[in-house]
Amino acid sequence: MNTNTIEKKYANWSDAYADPQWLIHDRFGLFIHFGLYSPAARHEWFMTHEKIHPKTYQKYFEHFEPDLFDAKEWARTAKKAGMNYFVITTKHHEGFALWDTKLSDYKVTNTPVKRDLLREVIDAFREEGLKVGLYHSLIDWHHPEFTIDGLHPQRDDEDFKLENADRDMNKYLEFMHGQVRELLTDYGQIDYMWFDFSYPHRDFGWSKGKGAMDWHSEKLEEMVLDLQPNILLNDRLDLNRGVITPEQYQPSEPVEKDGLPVIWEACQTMNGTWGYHRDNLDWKSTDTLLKMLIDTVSKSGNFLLNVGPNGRGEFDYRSIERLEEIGEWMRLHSRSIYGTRHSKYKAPVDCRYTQKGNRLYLHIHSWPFRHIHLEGLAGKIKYAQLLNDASEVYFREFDPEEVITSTETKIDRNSVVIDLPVQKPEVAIPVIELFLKS
Ligand code: FHN
Repeated sequence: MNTNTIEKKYANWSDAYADPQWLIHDRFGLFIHFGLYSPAARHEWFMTHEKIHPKTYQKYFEHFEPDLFDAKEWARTAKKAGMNYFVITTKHHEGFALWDTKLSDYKVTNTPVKRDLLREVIDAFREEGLKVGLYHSLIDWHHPEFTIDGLHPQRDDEDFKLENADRDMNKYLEFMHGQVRELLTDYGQIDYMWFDFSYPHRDFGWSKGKGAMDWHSEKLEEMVLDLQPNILLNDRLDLNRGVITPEQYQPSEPVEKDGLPVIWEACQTMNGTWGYHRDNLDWKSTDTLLKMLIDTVSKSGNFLLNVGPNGRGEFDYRSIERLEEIGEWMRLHSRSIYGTRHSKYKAPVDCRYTQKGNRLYLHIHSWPFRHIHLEGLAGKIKYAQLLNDASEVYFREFDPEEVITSTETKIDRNSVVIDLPVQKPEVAIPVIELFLKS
């Protein structure tokens, strides 16, 4: 068990957990969903959506041959996008292992690709300097001892349920914990464990959802921390601790509990599905994705943005396009993201603040005409510049002697008015860097 006890600074953080500062600093990560659902190309839940029998699903195993897979290319793309860590699916609900597990034949090294792709990914991303995160599904729709419940693909197959009525969940847990042990033993330092997911609140009538008791989560967590004392954990073991992981929505303010900040990370897709989905056209624009990143960090959260590589092992061109555009913005503006958090100052309309020490970053989501009023900052700003080109930006404060001649609304005594150029800078989201007086 980790003996580093950090002062109780976070509401959802166990004393047994390691110092989360790297995650809080890094802010921006890549989520990767890659498995047999990738060549199926129609959402990673298609096995259960279409109630596919494992024997039928076997064809995806037999044809899994991502011949264009290049972990180094993935890692370079993530690095250039400004991402500091990644989380990849080692096993999703389908039960397929992306590594050379000794506990099952249902693994990548037995498919036509014949390689331990997880090892290649971890090596490549580590080489690029990204922290290593592993996603691992507690749920397993392939394993013969995983008890059938209301989410299982064979939930409505009465014959199948009858034939499998004597499934022993303890045998599945020995397998599941054993695979986690492999992952945390054989692949070097793992920085972040992203379990997925618990659903004890679900009641399907004939069956119940699964939570901490079903997973033996306390025992699993203890093993994880023993094997990797510096690892961080998410909150999906149903233990009411770990990084809070809101999914596909943005909290409205910094997340707190019992008066303490909560460590949280929003996970988001680019088009609504996690696994590759050929026909899904709901792609968010780069501007939208950047605004989500900025909004998240303005509330002291992390942003884990997902890519679902296709069956050839490549990022979709639409993912690459967005990651490259995000990377260009991050090239100029990352210091308004990395190591920043929410500000006590109230941001103007259509703007977000992030702050690091005495540098306050004003992210302007809609470029206004000529002026922005910064509430509560009178007397506090030393200097201001546009971050993209470090060009000075003028600002004014209330002057009782000044006769307001322009049509501009009066300046509030507590505010500062920023005078903006009429033309928006040629960047997706302009940022003004405000140097506050110490
Ligand atoms: O069921 C999964 C889903 O497929 C995806 O992996 C997301 C990612 O956070 N987690 C679960 C849904 O909450």
